[in-house]
Amino acid sequence: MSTIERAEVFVASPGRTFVTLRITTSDGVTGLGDATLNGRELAVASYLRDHLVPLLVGRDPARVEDIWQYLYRGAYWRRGPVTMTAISAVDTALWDIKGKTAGLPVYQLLGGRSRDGVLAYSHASGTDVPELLDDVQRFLDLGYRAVRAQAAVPDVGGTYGVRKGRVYEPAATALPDEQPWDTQAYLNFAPGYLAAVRERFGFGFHLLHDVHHRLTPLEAAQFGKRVEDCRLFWMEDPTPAENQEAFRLIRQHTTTPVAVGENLTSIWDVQHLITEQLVDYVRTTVAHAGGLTHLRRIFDLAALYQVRTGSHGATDLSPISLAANVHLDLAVPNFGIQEYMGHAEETTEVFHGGVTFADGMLHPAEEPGLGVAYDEKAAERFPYQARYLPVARRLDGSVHDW
Ligand code: GCO
Ligand code: MG
Repeated sequence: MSTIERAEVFVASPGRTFVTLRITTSDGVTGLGDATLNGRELAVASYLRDHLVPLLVGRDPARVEDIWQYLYRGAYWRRGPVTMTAISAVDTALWDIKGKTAGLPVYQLLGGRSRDGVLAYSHASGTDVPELLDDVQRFLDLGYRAVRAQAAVPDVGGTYGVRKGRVYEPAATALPDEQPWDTQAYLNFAPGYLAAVRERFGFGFHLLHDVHHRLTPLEAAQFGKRVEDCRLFWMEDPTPAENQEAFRLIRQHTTTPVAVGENLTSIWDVQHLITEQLVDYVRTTVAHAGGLTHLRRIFDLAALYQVRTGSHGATDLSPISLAANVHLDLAVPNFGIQEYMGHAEETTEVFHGGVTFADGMLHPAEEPGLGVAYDEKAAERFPYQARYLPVARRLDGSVHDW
């Protein structure tokens, strides 16, 4: 019987910080998992190194489900982003090994293709409306059939989702950047630029918008109602998801579809959102919601309620978990859409292979496993650098949801 011989944790910052787990079996097969938790990376690295790696050595890597249960139930302390990201990395690496051992790409082990490719959306943004419109044009020219639109609120610095450099990367400073926020100004401004996008480009592509947890339930309901004519694919994270009753209120007032889940990490965190049909899309990912084993379970629950998938795929999801997500997207019947921003050049110097983009769709590699390789030598050129997500403050100085 093959056993897990070693499990190593790598922390590197090629463009942004990634935590990577590599499991090696006694047969010399390796599997990779993404253990990146934006801004709290070292906590997951320690959880893996100090608490999970010693439990893995000597186990049968083929027992993917059993190892998941052992790590989850065996911890006693359940759920939470640090625990779930660590378990996700182990689970993803074991699926990678299973694929390589079987000689099949992972999506084949998940039931095979349900579709020819995976619909992707990317991020258009602008510091003003003309710049946003140019950026939407750029993504349509690149072949995207779905585009997220965000523009900077006039006179309010640091609006969520607006690109400053080459790529949008919010975790850009060594200590959290403190950015101003004014809900009223946003509510006055955002519906207008979404309408301007539709006016200029029409309805022949999907338009998305991320509210990034910034509104109260009633404000979100008002916003959803005001943008109904734009026929959004979704409004994302309209209000923080700790209070899930809030989504019932939003639902009662608007038919704009709702997407939630990028910072939720288990089936229990999305159970009521799904079973009470309070959301239309569940955005949990392979990287943070327990790996392929657990995310599949969430997606299957969602399918029973006609809730579709729309996994988070920002640049803090490494090419490993993005690839794993795309393998699952390809297989599940209730796939909706996949977020895809493309990684920085430095990132692709360290992670080789993974998904490819063509005609608005993502495709996984056809080689056995997940199809991603980690270049340990290249990673040494990018030592860890602390980077934090911003914090939002209202104009009176009090902390707001970022
Ligand atoms: C998205 C997200 C990101 C997150 C970031 C946090 O929809 O892509 O909201 O922008 O803020 O991934 O780690
Ligand atoms: Mg988001």
